Amino acid sequence: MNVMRTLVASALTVSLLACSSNTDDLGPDDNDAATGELRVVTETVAEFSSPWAMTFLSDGRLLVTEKYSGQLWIVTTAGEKRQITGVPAVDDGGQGGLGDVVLHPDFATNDWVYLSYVEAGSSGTRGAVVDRAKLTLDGEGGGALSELERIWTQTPKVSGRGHFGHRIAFSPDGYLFISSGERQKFDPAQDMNGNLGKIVRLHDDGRLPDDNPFASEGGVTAQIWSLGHRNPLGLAFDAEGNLWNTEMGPQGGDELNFVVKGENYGYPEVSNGDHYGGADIPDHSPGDGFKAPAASWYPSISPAGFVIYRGDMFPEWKGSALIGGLSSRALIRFPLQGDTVRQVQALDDNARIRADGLDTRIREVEEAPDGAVWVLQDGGDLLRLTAER
Ligand SMILES: [Ca+2]
Ligand SMILES: [Ca+2]
Repeated sequence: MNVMRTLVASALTVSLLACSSNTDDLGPDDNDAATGELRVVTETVAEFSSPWAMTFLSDGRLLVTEKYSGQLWIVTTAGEKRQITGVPAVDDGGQGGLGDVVLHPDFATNDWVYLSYVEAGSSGTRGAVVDRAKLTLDGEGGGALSELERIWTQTPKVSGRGHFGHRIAFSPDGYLFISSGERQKFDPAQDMNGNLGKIVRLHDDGRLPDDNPFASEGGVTAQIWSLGHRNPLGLAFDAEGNLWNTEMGPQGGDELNFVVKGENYGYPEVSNGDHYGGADIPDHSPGDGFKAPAASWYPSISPAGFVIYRGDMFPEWKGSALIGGLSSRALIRFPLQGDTVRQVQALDDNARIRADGLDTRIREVEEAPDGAVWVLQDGGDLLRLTAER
């Protein structure tokens, strides 16, 4: 039996706290606002076949993408699925198809939604793109996209169907951030002439901000906010406006990163994991010139989508990253503080949230307007988690 080992790249103490199945007793701050013992209650809202992403409307309705069918759904507050028409055709297969969906920060007045998906190129190549479109909703029925515009293109298009990344997030000050995987091609994550293995920052209409770290170099390079990423499947802002990302490492070395303007996160030059098959990649070490992850894991937890919780329904979770785990079959909680993980603990001690329906591959996590936590199982159901005390 494998022993879960938690590697911490920064100077943190590993805290392995006693497990208590339904309660979270992670630290002195955690129980301040809580009253009574927390029980997490799961309700299945809707069923899907290949859900990849979701985002809430302010009224509690929810948009959900499906990777392989390329369908976009709206889930009504009554839990009914209605289809959105006008979605562009996607090149689906492997890890790609229809990807993320987010709303423009001013969606209430401008109707823009942003979609990432995989587009075929020439000679068997492909890459992710981000488009935006106006979403018109039909009461409690479905809806339609119109006025489709190209916002971003993953460059260059290459062969294969893996490591697209293509998670989207708006910063509190209105910039569009997109995570771009290295497409299982390794070295492009360090190549400044392409945007593979990068996190990019754009204006909402795709224009290049002139205060990006490499803006003076022009072209694709001017998009780059940070580099040296492998397959960044999660992108989220904390309450202070800081950007974090989750990232699939190679064999081991999955990462939670505090994303800083212009920093190089090292892949494939350094990683706390190693190549599949065992070939060594030097670990992160002080003075190596690369930004180390806030936390990394060996063996892998396979982090996918995540949120940094802000709600009142689970006061114990405020300021924590709630991360969907694929191979770890878990919803994982790590409390953040500043640019660090406050307490790093092994998955099966205290990090795993215990509730029905969570012992499966988790693709995506969102916080509803009322503070409930919603979870998309990978290839499965949409779950709603609420607190009972
Ligand atoms: Ca989402
Ligand atoms: Ca290594």
